[in-house]
Parts: sequence; structure tokens; C-alpha cells
Amino acid sequence: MSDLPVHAIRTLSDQHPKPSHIHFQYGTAGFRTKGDTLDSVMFRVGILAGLRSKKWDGKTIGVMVTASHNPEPDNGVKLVDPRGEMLETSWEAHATALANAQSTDEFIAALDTFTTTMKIDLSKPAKVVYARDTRPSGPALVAALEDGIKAIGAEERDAGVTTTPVLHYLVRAINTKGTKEEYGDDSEEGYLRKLSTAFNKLVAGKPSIPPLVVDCANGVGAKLAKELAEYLGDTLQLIPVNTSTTTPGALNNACGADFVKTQQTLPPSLTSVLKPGQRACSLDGDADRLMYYYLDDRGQFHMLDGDKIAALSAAFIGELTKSAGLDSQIKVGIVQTAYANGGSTKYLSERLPVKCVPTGVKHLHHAAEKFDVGVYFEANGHGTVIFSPQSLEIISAYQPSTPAQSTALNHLINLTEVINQTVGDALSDMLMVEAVLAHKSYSGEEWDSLYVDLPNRLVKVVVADRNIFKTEDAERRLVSPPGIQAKIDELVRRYEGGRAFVRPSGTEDVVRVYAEATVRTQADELAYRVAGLVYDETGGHPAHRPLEFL
Ligand code: G16
Repeated sequence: MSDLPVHAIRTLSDQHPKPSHIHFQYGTAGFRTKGDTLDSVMFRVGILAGLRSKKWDGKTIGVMVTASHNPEPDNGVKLVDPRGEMLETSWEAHATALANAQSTDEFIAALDTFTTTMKIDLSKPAKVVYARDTRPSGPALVAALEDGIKAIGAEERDAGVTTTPVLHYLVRAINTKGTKEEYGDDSEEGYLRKLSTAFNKLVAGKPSIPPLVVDCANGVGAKLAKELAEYLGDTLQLIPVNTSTTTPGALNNACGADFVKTQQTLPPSLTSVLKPGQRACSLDGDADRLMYYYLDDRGQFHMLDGDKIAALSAAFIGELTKSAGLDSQIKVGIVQTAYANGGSTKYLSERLPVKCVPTGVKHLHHAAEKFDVGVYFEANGHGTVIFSPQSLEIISAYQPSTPAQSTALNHLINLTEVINQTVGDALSDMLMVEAVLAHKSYSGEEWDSLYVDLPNRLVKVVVADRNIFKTEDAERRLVSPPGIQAKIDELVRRYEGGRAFVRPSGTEDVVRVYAEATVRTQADELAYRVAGLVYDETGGHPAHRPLEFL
């Protein structure tokens, strides 16, 4: 076993001192906070990525620099494991501990203990691939990350400015190259070619698809959407809007998937673009979330969120496995979180097994792996579909006995290719949705009518310390601070069809409140009452008292 390259680490670590007053936390989607405080975190993550790669015997580890749906001054970083999945949960605590060592000496001592305890063979090679979104703080943070990668002596590959899902794809493609599980060519072009080829095959012979407006949240999705449009040609005309990636403050501002989901309205920039009957979709800042919507004949807005995407895709996959004669061997299951609309949970659980897990795609992904085909979507539009290795083997070995079975089997195979199975991917999910709509000849309205959403409201509360909030039962109940859950229960009882829960965000310094009820005004009232309760009981920040109390 060789030793840590202490000299290189010390010299470079001194150039990236930790701000003494900040405690960093590897949360729902990695480290995420103000971009100008993250220099030391980036350097240390570079080292950690190298060590993770050594632990995996030199397999490539991914690092994505993004704060996704957060506003522009925020930034963040997350690690991607060799199969393109989120970092193994047990390493999150190590990441947090290393990020919080106060000095270079403490950091080196912590690294030493860490590598010994984890039995990391430092003589192994290490490879790291990284990318960033379009945030102005990105280049400096990437430079700090590169110093970390250099300090641990890992080989680096800069994937440049691209989306989070592309980075996940690249990690899997690099690590499966030349194996029987080869995922695709390890380049952005390879990704675009793979998705567009499968999509074009899936919709061949179907009636032409109407052009689709794509709100790119003024983020990195704009670049990929424009490139994808080239690959799709006339099969599906994309109309990218909100593509101002260099306009200060534009990112995720009054546009994008999070805006649509939380405001339940059309981005103002689309009012003159979208026509009644036309559907559109919004990506978020790093293009891993997708929200659909359409205007009905009266110009009224209708949202088609992650729950609706799950319902649409699960039904289609179920139909295909049945038509192919594979339904007894391949079963579809759904994974949701507490945010799933009660209407969707009722509809889906009457048809399929449904599991509820805590927020964060990493939780959904792992639960979905337990199904032959796991369809997982958060209501916020973050999700994908994963086929188990056994299902993929069954599909590839299957000999259909009729032409109809053969057609369905081909659709199923193309679907496995159009879907980015590593992680939620807005553009891949968009192609899946468009393919299903084309097959079913559904308009937005027909898709929407699969089930009726219960009116709901999401509210943020800024509190003194969100870390005092602890939950259980897949985040549906608060165990701490004590006493609040009983008061929430008491409030919920007063509303017909009422449901509400409170949880600390893992990506923003807030507590989130969700409520739904049979009637819109009641859902709003319940949400603001629960928010007020949380605020009053836990010392909310005076400047941020939830305003819309009814
Ligand atoms: C991240 C996670 C999602 C999660 C979201 C909000 O999304 O990947 O799984 O739903 O944060 O989390 P929270 O409510 O804890 O802030 P993204 O798109 O921001 O990476």
C-alpha cells in the first residue's frame, strides 16, 4: 500500500482554505449552497472522487458542478458512481466530514483515517470525469476541483459545459466500454445519437408529431436541446425558448420546471408563444427535471407533472410487455414520494405495486431496482424508468411468436434505449413522453384525463435551523421538533380530503410544506396554516414569515 501524496495535498489545500464559519453538508443532491463559499469543498471533492475511483479499482467516477433548480448565486457538486448512479449513501457522511475539516492539517489527518478505515489501496489508478452547468461561478469552482484531482494524482477528463444527465451517461458509457453491457459511445454526440436513433425508430410510421415548445430555464439544457433538435430533424420539431445562458440572473428565473411546479402556472415568457391546444415542457437548470403542460381551448393552463409522466409511461410499458407476450415474466412497479398527488397514488395503486420513499432520486432509484421495470418519478418531474439486468436479458433473448409480438418487442427495445436509465433526464424523458403520446394518439388533454389531480400547494418556510426537523414514514410525519405533528394532524382533520406534511429541504436552507385537499381554496389554506404553525413554533426568520395566510 502506498501513502497519501501528502506534500501535493498540503501545498494545494493551502490554496483552498475552508471558510471557518460554514458547516457544509452533503445533502439530497450533494453539496449545495452559495457558489462563492464552495472553493474548499470543490478541492476536497476532487480528492474524494479520486479515492472513490481507487476504491473501485480505477473505474471512472463522475463529478457534476451544478445547483440544478436553485437560483444563480447558488452552486453545488455531486459525485456519480461507476454505473452512472448517485454516490453510495454511506459515503455521504465521509464527504461531509472531509468538507468540514477546519485546516489543512485536520484535513490530511481526516484523509489518513478515512483511507485506512475504508481500506483504500492508494497504489490503484484513479480516473475522474467532470462537467459543469452554465452558472457564472462554475469555471472557478472547476479549477478548484481540478486542483483536488491533481493532488490525489487521478487522471482527469473535462466533459465541459453539459447537463447532469449527460455526465451520468458518460460515466456509465466510459465504464462499460468494450463490455457486453456497453451503454453507448462516451461522448455528448454518442448520447444524442443514441436517444434520437431510438426515438426515430419508435415513432416511425406514426402520424407526424406537432412541434414542441421546450422551456430551457435559461440553463445548460438550452445547448443540448438545440443539438438534439438537429439530430431529430423533422421527426420532432423542438422550439427551444428561454435559452439565455449568459444573461445575468436569468437562470431558473420565472421559468423552468421548478417555477412551473411550484407556481402551477405558465412561465410568463411563454404566454405569447403557446397556443391553445399546444403542449410544452420545461426543463430545470441542469436538465434533469421535466414538467409538461398545455393550454386548453379556453386558454386555461393544465400541468402534467412527474406523477402524470409516471402514469403515462407505466401504462405504456405494461401494454407493450403484454402485447409482446412478456407480461408474466416482466412486472412493472412504481416508486413515488410523499409529494405524489393523492389522485395519482390512488390511480396507480389500483393498477400496479406502488412504493413510497423519502425525497431524493437516489432513494427512488434504489427502490425501483427491486422491480423488473421500476418507474420512478418525483412529482417535481425528476425521474426515469429502469429495467433490471434480468429483464434486459429476457427482452434480448425473447423469440416472439407472432408479428404483433415482434413489433411490441421492438418498441420495448427502443424504449430501453431512449430512456436514460442512469438518472432522471429531462430530454430523454421528453422523448419517451412524445413517443408514448404518438403511439396512443393522445393530446395533452387526453393524457391529463388519466386521473384528476387533487388541488395542492407547496410553501417554503425560512426557519432558524432546519436541522431540528426530523421525519419518519417516508417523510410523511415529523418526529422532531416534538409536538408539531399532533398539531398538523389536528389541522388536517378540518379539511375534506386533507393531507399535509413538513420536511427540511436538502438543497435549500428552508423547510418545505406540502398540502392537498379536495377543494383548491382549502388546499391553499391548509398549506399556509401548516406553514404558519411551523414558523410560529420554531422561530421562523422574521423577514420571511409566509405572507399568504388566509
Ligand atoms: C434535487 C434532488 C431531487 C429532489 C430535489 C428537491 O433535485 O435530486 O430528488 O426532489 O432536489 O429536494 P429538496 O426538497 O430536499 O430541496 P435537483 O433537480 O435540484 O437536483
